[in-house]
Amino acid sequence: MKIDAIILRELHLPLVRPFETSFGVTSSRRILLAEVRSEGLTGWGECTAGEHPFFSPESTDSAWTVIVNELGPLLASESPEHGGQCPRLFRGVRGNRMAKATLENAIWDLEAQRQGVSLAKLLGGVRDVVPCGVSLGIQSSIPALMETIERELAAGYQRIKLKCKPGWDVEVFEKVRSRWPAITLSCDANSAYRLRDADHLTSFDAFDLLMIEQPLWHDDFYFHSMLQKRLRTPICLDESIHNRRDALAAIEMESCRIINIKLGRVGGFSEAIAVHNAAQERGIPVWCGGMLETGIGRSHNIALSSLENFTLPGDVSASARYWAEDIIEPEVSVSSAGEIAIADAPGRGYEVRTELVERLTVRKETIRAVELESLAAPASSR
Ligand code: OSB
Ligand code: MG
Repeated sequence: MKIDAIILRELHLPLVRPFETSFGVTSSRRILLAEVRSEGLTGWGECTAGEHPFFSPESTDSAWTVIVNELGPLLASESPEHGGQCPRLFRGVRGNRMAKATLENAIWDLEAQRQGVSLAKLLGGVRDVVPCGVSLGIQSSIPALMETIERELAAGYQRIKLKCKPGWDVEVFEKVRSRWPAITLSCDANSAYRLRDADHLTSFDAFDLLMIEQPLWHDDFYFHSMLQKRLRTPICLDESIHNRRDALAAIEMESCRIINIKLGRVGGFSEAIAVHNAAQERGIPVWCGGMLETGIGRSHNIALSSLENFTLPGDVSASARYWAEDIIEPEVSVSSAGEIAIADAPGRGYEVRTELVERLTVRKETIRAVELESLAAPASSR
């Protein structure tokens, strides 16, 4: 497919309520969207980088720069037949996986439309509904958290994940467990603990958690494997897993028993499928993480979650939990059984509300092909 243009935008969108993790509070998102136009069709991609490089080294601004200066011109100069060719095309650029995923996912989105199949089918998905959980930020008080949990359970969500950190952990788990002894409960520390907390972390075993997500350093495997030996509760890795090789190392070292797959963190659909397959072959279940996405990233997460080994409820929940008005139509909704139905329509299954996108756009840049040969030529011949 010939790439006619790549339009990169930044949108500003306030969250309906602030989201607090061990690394900070997010009240409003700066969302990057890529719109890839080819032969009369438009594929969309959403960048999952945060406003600050706190979750990963990437940020909205770093991704903008890398897409505009490096990845966008590379892609616009090629005519990829499908998204699986992007990793090779981008391989000269190290890291910057969220920036890469923004463009690669737009190509898959485009390809599904071109073939007239759903994105889920194109990826190899087998499910028609996705089990959903919620990720609950650190709250102002325990009563406030209890009220939130009550609301989410009443809405049907199958699993409650509590963000935690030193000072917001065992006391909270105790209160939640004494009120709801049997719900599926997990926690996510976003790397808030150190080895000196190992005894404290083993006390989490008392609460029958489905998993403890990323308790230690964001770039660690070895100490997670030491900790896992001491824990009955499975560790789930999020931040540490950037590709299939990381997944293999983590599984081999027994650093985790569950893997969270995020499209942006692993660089796009190709690598997400590779991580999924590697985990499946080794009996390690996976689930799809969220990064406070708008409907575009959310629709891609839903399609990914249709793959066979996504057996645990993901952090893919309804649009209304994040946005007063989402930029897709229909909005993502979750049934009273805590499931999202996967549409069988061609493409991502949700229309982009382009007028709303235009209204929310605060910066925009159109990227076209560059003459790579002239860039590569020796100075004397330019
Ligand atoms: O660690 O899973 C995480 C949000 C931002 C950064 C990191 C994480 C999260 C979430 C939110 O847990 C999941 C969501 O509801 O999108
Ligand atoms: Mg996480």
